[in-house]
Amino acid sequence: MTATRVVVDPVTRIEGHLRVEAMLGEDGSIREALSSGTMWRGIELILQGRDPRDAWAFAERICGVCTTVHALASVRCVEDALGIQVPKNAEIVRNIMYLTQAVHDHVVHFYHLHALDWVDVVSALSADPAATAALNQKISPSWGLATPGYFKDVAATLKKFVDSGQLGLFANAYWGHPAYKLPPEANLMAVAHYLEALKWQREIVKIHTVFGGKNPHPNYLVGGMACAIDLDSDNAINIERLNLVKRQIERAREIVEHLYIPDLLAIASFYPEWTKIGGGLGSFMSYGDVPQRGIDDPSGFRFPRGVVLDKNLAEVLPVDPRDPQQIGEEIAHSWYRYPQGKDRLHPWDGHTEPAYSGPKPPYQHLDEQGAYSWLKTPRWKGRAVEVGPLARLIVGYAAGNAEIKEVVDGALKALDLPATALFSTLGRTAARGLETRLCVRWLMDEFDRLIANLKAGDYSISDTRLWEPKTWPARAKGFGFTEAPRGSLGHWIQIADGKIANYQCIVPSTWNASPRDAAGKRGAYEESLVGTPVAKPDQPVEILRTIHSFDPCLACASHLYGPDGTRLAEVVVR
Ligand code: NFE
Repeated sequence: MTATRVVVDPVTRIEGHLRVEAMLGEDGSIREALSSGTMWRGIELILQGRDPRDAWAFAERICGVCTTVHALASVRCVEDALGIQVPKNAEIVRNIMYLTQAVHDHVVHFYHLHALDWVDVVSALSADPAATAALNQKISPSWGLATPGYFKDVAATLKKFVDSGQLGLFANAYWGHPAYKLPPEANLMAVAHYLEALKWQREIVKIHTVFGGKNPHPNYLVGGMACAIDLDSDNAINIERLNLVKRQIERAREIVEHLYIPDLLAIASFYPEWTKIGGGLGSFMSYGDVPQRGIDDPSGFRFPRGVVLDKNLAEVLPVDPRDPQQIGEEIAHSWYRYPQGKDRLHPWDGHTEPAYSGPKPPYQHLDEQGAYSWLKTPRWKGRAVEVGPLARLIVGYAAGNAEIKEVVDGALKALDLPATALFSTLGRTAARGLETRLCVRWLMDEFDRLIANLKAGDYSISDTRLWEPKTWPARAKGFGFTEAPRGSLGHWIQIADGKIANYQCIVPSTWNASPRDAAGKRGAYEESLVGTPVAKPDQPVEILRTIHSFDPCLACASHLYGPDGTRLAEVVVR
């Protein structure tokens, strides 16, 4: 028996519905943990029988946070099935869309979803504005807003907000908890930058509106992109629009280099103990992304593809997501049923049939011995692996990627930490920031590539030679992927007679938030919580720190569909 069982439900400042239960031992640290997805949804059911060329528009609505990655994985899986190669401009524009989303998502996660686990908003009220300005100038001399007057104004705004008694989005946090270590000035600085990042995030999405018409959920096209580019035309994306994109990339670089990274390193320096907590599985996977020579050539990806097992940075193992021996989903602890005799299915043959066997809500506890989640349990060669920014950097680091090594080694040096510090909650949070540096750099590279290609006279943006279903084989299957902000995302499609016969997604948060597998091996969230000391069980900020370090999205993670097209749920929209 464990001494105390702590339940966090719902976990807030995430996307979707997640419940965490942690069993504390006599010493107050977590001995056992379970992660439960408490929602289900049915986009894949909606996709059954539809035109594969439309799939991206539906799949993209899986999530409003990773607003573009499901469209990207979707068009790639249809193109893979039909043997379509997209033109170079389309590859570049997709890379720009992808990198824009990564930068946007990571900055928002750091300031608006994760920072309040480390920053005490109420403590900021006692900060000295002049000392705060001095601190900011010290950590980021190039950031123009670091003046005593600016911080005085921010402090006054914050005071008015707190005095009103309506903390709004700052309500119900664990302010004053002894685990908060920042001095008041660092707290005020972080609150000010929270507000700056909030203002900026509505600017960066303009890049999506230029190439994709809107955000969230910009437009894609099987065979390329649905945007005409002509430097000199009034009726296409011209040099004026491209200059707007360039300005947004430059501004994003300022935000990342002069706001996000200095804040990240400053906050991290107050929490060195978190480089030893929350490491979790120690095994990582990345499908890779940001192609430079086409999607079929992973050797040209700027995020490399591979698996690293058991923290062994000396070896990167190859990944083939088409191989049923490699990727499979289990349901031993999920509320689903598989056909007789099946306990693991490759997503091309995925089967999702709900079979809720949990307690009747409201309930006190779930039972980790039985089924306890609406998420399935994906595994690579039967192994639990973590996906996401840390996985991408670990795989890239182990693969000897020079750019990845440069940003990782630079941060470890700045914080005076060994490489083993990466395997931790703070390592995961830092990895997200470090890859954002790369993404914003690559964003400008892709922009320059686009301009160079256009100037060379190549305006082609789509290849529609295989657009008509009559040009397709009677049956085809394809795999599409991306490295979404939260990690490896795969879409698998089967096409029969011009329609979608089967469609399955395994999303990053399913890999990380999955329940135990048939062998009883924990998922990444669960494993990373074990061993964490919890100072006050009624205010478990430590659980939030580690769970938020993964940036959960349970809206993406849980899906339900009927393989034979049976109606599993009906939604009436009035
Ligand atoms: Ni809804 Fe998503 C990302 C995808 S799930 S946020 O990133 O794919 O983890």
